[in-house]
Amino acid sequence: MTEKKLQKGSQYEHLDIDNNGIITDGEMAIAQKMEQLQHQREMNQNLDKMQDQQRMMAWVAMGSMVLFVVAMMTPFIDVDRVNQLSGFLNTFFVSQAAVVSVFMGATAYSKRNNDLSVQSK
Ligand SMILES: [Ca+2]
Repeated sequence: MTEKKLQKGSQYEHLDIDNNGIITDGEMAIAQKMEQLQHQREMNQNLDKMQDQQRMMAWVAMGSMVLFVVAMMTPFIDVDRVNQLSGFLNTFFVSQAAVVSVFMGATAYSKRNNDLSVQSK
């Protein structure tokens, strides 16, 4: 069986880590492992960004509830308007509270799952 060669300027030349002109099975395995780790790192970064985003949304939801309550207690907003908007305000508070509680529930759930998966190893 003839020895295989890479074409000139091949995109796989960098796989020859020790630069001896031979790409061994080991070097290919290392390259594959590096690729997997890189992919894993990117997935973790995306997950991290998503969690930051969700945390921010929960804070905004909680902050807006507090802000609305405080705003309604000030003399700038008259009681008539609050009465007129009571339907909207009910829905608003329930949905904002739902965002916060789902965030907390999901955080606790995923934390519990992570703890269990660590224990089982
Ligand atoms: Ca080599």
